[in-house]
Amino acid sequence: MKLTFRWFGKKDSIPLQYIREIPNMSGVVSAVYDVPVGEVWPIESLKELKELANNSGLEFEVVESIPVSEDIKLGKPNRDHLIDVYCENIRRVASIGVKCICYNFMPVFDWLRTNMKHVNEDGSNSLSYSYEEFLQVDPNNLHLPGWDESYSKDELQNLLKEYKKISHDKLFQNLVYFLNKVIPVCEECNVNMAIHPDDPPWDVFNLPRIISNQKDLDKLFKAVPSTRNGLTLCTGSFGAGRENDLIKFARKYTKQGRVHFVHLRNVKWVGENNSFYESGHYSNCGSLDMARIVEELVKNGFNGYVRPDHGRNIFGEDGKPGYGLYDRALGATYINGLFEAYEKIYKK
Ligand SMILES: [Mn+2]
Repeated sequence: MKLTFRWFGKKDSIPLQYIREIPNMSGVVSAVYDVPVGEVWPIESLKELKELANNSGLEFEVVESIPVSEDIKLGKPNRDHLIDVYCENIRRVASIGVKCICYNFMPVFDWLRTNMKHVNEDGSNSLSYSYEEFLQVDPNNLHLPGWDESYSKDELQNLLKEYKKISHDKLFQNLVYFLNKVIPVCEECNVNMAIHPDDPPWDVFNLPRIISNQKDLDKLFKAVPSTRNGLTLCTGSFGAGRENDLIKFARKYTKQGRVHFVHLRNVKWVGENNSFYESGHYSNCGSLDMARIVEELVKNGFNGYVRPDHGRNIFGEDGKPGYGLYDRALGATYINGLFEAYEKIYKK
């Protein structure tokens, strides 16, 4: 496996040198953040990102994300143009050495929590989702914590209205339409597409979500068989869905050659109504068996990219929610330990 760390470019408060000092760190996961969705990324921006990473002894082989325009998800008439732009971005990132693109197909909200600073028993804080708090959220007057509010109130209302016409099946067809154009470009450029699961893995505000469970994944891989059409196995996102068996996911989709990128984090389920908070990475801190998940990855020949996903705020840090330095660094060393142990057992 190649251990990586998400880095938000020059605006990130965490210096590349700190990332470099984490044992076994191979590279950063980043993106061009200052170009609107649906536009081409300047090659200069990509070269600069690569150069900054390389100058700190780090690679830049994973992009997270190239966002997919809402009009592609909605299947609007201008989607062909937007998909052409997407393909051009694939060619451009490939030209500077990127091998894996993480993306998602969630309508409007690409993640959702109800509290950015849930206080944990040990005094640290982390992101959480409470069913009861979510019931209080009014989609017509939305002020979600941590959500970038990139839409005006009217824009958001119009968008939510447009999605009323989009069933799960229609959204899925639009994803397949997108991939049928994008995957041949990936084959040409030797790049893998790694879809990120729905976070959390269920519908929110009546918006359809289609990458939430095993059934969804099987349907996706059957519809677009090329293994360039793969997965970001985000344990925390899938793992908030209590019926999702992550150990089985790791085994099954690694065997199929679909797992190109792994986000490793743990969640602690609370109560009976799908509430959860993001816990420390160690298995006993949350509800997922991280060791068994990693064991299945290694045992079945996983050879892709891994990053510690969201961390808590610890040691007095007040980091970007989920993306502080300290707990992700602790997560990285824990991940190293699991992989080292299982690779010694299984890797011939
Ligand atoms: Mn993730």
